[in-house]
Amino acid sequence: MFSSKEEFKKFFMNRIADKRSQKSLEMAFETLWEMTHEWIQENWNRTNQLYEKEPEKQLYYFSIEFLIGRVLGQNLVNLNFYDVVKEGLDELGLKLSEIEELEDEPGLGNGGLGRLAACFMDSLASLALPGHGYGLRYKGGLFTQHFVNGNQTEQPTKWIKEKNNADARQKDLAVEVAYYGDVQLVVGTAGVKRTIENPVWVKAVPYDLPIVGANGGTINTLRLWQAEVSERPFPSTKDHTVYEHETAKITDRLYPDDSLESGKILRLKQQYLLCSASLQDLLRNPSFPVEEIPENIAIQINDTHPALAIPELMRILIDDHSLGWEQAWDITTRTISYTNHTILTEAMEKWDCHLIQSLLPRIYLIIEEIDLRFKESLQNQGKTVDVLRKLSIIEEGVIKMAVLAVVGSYKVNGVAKLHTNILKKREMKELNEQFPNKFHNKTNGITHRRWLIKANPELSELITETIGARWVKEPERLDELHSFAQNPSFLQDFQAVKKLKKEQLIYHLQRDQNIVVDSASIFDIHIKRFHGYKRQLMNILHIQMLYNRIKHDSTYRPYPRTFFFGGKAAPTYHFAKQVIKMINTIASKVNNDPLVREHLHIVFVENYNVTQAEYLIPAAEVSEQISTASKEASGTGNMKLMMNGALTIGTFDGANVEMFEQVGEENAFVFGMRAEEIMQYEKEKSYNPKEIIEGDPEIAKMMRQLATGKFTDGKINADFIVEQLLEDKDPYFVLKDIHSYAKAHEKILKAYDNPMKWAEMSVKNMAASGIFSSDRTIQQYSDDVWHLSKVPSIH
Ligand code: F58
Repeated sequence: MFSSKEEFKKFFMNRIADKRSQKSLEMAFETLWEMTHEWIQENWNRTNQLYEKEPEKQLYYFSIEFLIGRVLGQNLVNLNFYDVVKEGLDELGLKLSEIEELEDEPGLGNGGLGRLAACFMDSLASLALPGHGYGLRYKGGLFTQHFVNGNQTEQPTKWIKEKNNADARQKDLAVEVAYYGDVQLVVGTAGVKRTIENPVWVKAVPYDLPIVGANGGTINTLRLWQAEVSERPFPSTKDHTVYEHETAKITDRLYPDDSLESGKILRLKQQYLLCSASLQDLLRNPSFPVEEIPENIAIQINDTHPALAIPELMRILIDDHSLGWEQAWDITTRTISYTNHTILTEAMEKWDCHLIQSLLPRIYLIIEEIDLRFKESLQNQGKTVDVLRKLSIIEEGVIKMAVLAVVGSYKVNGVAKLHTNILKKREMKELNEQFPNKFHNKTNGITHRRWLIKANPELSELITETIGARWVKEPERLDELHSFAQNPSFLQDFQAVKKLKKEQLIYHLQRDQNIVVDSASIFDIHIKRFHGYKRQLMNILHIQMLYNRIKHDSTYRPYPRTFFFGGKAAPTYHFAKQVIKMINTIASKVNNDPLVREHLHIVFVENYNVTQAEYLIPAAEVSEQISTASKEASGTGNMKLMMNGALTIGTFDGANVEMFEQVGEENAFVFGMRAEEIMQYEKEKSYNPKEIIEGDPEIAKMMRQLATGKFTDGKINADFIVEQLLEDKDPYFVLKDIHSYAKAHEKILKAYDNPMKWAEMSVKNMAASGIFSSDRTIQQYSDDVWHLSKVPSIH
């Protein structure tokens, strides 16, 4: 450890000299990486010793995704070494930012759900709470996106290298997971129990990643499982080469979508590996009797992907610990809690019974028994057939994982107020009536340590100069910025920082994608996964409208805007891929038209990931949060952008609703139909986009352009889009909301005309964003669900 720049330099140079090497960037990266890991290791050991010495209740966050982003710079920030290291390296002629860029980002997640898990890990450690993660160590994270002729192509990625990986193999802690086999009844001294005969064993080997909390105090663990070939006896009926191949595939790659059509078995194997390995790990030599699990362990399942933890815990308690059903059920349902992240029907997991029956025969029997007992109790309560059907876990040969997750857990939460209400009143109405105290809301949050302090050090410094440093520990104190929202000198400083962050983004884009952007234009940013409900289509159709207007109305010459897009589509999601193609096609049309280019510029950032987000978010002035109301469970990008002073153009959806509540609608650009209206249309099936097209020449023209392929590089590239808008009756209400969206954009232009007023609104957004720190969310989970105590300080 060191306390000054000089000390760091000495330390660093000694290490470099050890290797008899010059100050190349690669060598500097390696040295810094090793040094950081040594510092971390020390405190990590101390935290672990403390957990062993004074066993307090621990939380385990089970998640199929942890989208952690690069770790080197963030660890330095959390250790409070970042500035010292940066300045020290500067003096040695090295740039820390360039060194950081040598780290490959582990893309172990798809989007919001995975990134939320990473933010939660950071907040748990930073609040000195005993909370750890369990996940999978995919060899290949999310695919790398490239554009070829404007189309998305996907390349597999590999983040694991020969050395300097973020995680460390713990081969002595490997466990064995059983697939297939036959369930046998065995009569023993303790009564009848079930065993699995002739299973196919897979070895799960853990890799541990330190999660460094603020000030380096508490260092928790993210444990990721890798599937490997087991040395145990292998069923003679199977082929060993096939087995080896199938085993390697289990943690070979992250699933890029919800589509269960391909690789169903593999996905199920992944889910079971996560649940079984983690539970075996937790219950190996526990320091407490299994009867006391709920007092010692809390398990949060992140969506239904780890819901097999419910039957697996039952299996371990009954088959391995000889507990009776009732007792095992009582323990399980006091240990596990569940977070729901979606109401989209297609994203609600369902597994064919026969699939689980053949892959996990014992687990299937347990699920069947849970369902049977639950239905029996419902029948005794005199429930109607309709309610019984809705509440059944198994229905028509499929297992509804969300129902299993609700029935088998003690708390169920949605991720924003509106989403939780929709769950309670509509999607899970009957379940909520059955378990009235189970459902609760925990509005998502984001860690301000990555999304403000790390991503935007210049703004963080300005905030600290203005209100002092206490906001770092207590982010709700950002509200003290309110009193500076009309202070001209502060506003000018804010504008200067925004300009700088815009220029940094421009530099980055020019270097990596050879794109030149005008720093004076309005930076309007739409970054997220591509999905119909997120309505990237509405954004690009609006740009098409603007294009048409500039071309045909010589009086319309709006202030220059750069529209940034970033995001990936699931490889099999053809509609979303056509929208990507459409954006790229319109981009080349707009960007190469000398007249239009004066006013509009489209930039599609290739391969959007956490690292790109860290460049884009601080530079944003307008944040596009335009989902069809009721569809976006929360959104978290919306919060990151708000915290960096971007103004939101958005619908009353997800956490936008609470953001508008905090900042006041007058400091945002709110538009579009409300959730109730949308749900009413859906219920009555009364929305007919054809009527809109027929009655609106501007929209009709746009549809013609689409249908003839004028803006999509040929008709064939728009067939899914046209079909969705017409035959599928525009399920995301794009045409219904587009005028209201266009009006909101007009308001943006007007507001931007007054730079001081704009800056004031931006500052008000930052000031109101503190509540969206994940520190707040985690504290609420701890108070209401997990009941954790703080880890005593180890310094
Ligand atoms: C997201 N879900 C929600 N799913 O869409 C978003 O509103 C919310 O803010 C966020 O969770 C955190 O609560 C999400 O990201 C996925 O990424 C799926 C995971 C399984 C494979 C397919 C994508």
